[in-house]
Amino acid sequence: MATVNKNLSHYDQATIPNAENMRFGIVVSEWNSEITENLYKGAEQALLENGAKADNIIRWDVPGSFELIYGATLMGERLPVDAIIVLGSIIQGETRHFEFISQAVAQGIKDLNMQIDIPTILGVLTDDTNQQAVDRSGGKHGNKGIECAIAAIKMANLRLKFNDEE
Ligand code: DLZ
Repeated sequence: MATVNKNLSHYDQATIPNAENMRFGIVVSEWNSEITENLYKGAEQALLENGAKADNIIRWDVPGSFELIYGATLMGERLPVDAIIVLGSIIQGETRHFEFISQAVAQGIKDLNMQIDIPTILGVLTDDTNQQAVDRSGGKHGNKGIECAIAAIKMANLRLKFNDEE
């Protein structure tokens, strides 16, 4: 597995742009909420630690990971945010729903990145077991929410830099 040796919480703060003037939207799936709440805590904490203001972090909740696509699209169209993070946890069940939802969300967020001028970061865990999801949402492999927050800051910085130059 690609991330097995990588701790998702580790980053070099010296290399991260200051997020003081950036606005972030976070869309959170309620499905497997014990996992997604920890992803949210990780993301929020990392944004704050890198200078973001609490008032500039806007959270919307949606029922499941599939609805992250519409939630992020609506947010991107309606709110003046510099980056969006979607957070979800899809865990393998006994049906093929896992594959359908995982692929749909990845495809939907990829499409969104091509449609609107706001970078959208994919923070959806896709795991075979609940323990794997725990391990990657603040457990032994770190927190995917932190990794996504750092990606969001970097992408917001890229967007703002480009817009400033225009
Ligand atoms: C239906 C469903 C299933 C079986 N599993 C998950 C899951 O593991 N993680 C998740 O975020 N959502 C799941 N869902 C719900 C779908 O994402 C969606 O909310 C429903 O299909 C309604 O559109």
